[in-house]
Amino acid sequence: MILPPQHPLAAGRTSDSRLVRAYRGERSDTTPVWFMRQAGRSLPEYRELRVGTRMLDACLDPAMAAEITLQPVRRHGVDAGIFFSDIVVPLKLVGVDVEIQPGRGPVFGKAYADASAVAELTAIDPADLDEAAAPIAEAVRRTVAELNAIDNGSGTATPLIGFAGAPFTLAAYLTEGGPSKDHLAARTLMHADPGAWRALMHWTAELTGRFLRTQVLAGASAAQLFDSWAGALSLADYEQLVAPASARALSFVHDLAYSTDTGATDAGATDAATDVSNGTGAATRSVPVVHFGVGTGELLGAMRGVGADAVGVDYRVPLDVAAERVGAGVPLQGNLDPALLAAPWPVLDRAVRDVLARGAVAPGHVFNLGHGVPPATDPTALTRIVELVHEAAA
Ligand code: 1CP
Repeated sequence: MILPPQHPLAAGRTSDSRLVRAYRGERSDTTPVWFMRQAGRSLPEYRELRVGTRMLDACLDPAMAAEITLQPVRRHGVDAGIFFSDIVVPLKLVGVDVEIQPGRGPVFGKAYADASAVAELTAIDPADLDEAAAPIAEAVRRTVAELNAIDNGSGTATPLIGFAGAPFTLAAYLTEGGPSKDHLAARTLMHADPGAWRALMHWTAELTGRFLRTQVLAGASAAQLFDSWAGALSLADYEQLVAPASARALSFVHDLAYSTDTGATDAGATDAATDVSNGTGAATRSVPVVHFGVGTGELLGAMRGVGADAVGVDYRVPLDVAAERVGAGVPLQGNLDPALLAAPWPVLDRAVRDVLARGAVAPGHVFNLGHGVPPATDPTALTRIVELVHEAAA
């Protein structure tokens, strides 16, 4: 499906932004930078706005979700907004009993750890989401309308990144009924009852894929799939029991394309984001997709393999090593250790430059943290990192 002409990628507002160019394996005047969890508790303006509103209620209030998404873009001058929402929002929208408890995370009314509990979920038609997701589409539209007017020095509008949780990470919460350390219930179910596991993964893939598609159709210029807890898996289990569902989730955005007659054959472009020449000089490009997980050093190649254009790397694997693991020609995102945000500036400065130097081996690099911004972070450190990344040569 071709994106509507007013979509920021189709209209040419974000298709040559530093972010989108990096995701297709091109370099710009400088390295683009954004931070996972840049919206949230590290910002006093976020804490003030959230007083008296529960997390999931904030996610479903279009004006509030848009404002929270924009706060770090205005404050830090980052190269992208990441939509303020949560990976459990699509579950909530189709009627699953879930809340986000402060300081803990998503907690469910029950654990979905066996075949009969899974059958309760799969009785819900994932297509029900499309109508229920109206507040998400509205929040994205409001955010993008504002981002279109924010040029952080790159000469383009600021792109919005949409996101969703990968089926395994959602299943890790659903089978435990809440957060866990080693995701034992999910790792048990996949072997104890492969049929129930497949049904659960198939269902979560469609639900989360539709959530991602909604955000892109409403105006997001890139999509990130978070498989935060996939690092708990062996490569064999990941490939056999998880990767097909992640590929299915991404299939809901892979057909969303835009046409361009400008840069498709640019020197330096790689085939990272599919370019399909139609023989007239114009080409069709798909929306760039990033795939990220924590502790997934052993899985990086397989995570690329499910259909990602770029791979997000946590802080455990240096980017030059990650580049070897994902294979030549793959853009990377990451990977400053969030722990360093509280270190003295000279230490942080050195670490940022090291990440940039190692990232230079990839065709495109988007600077980020190796996981989310810790809530106690002094936000001025983030602003300073953006300045440093932008000043350093690409
Ligand atoms: O009240 C609050 O402020 C709650 C804290 C919070 C926030 C700000 C939660 C609870 N979620 C969010 C927003 C959120 N969640 C974003 C916003 C955009 C941004 O990055 O700025 C994103 C991308 C997410 C995605 C998310 N939620 C992930 C994947 C990313 C990751 O951190 O690995 C995961 C695993 C969740 C579950 C979740 N939601 C909230 C928490 C504390 C957790 C993790 C719980 C756990 O440790 O298992």
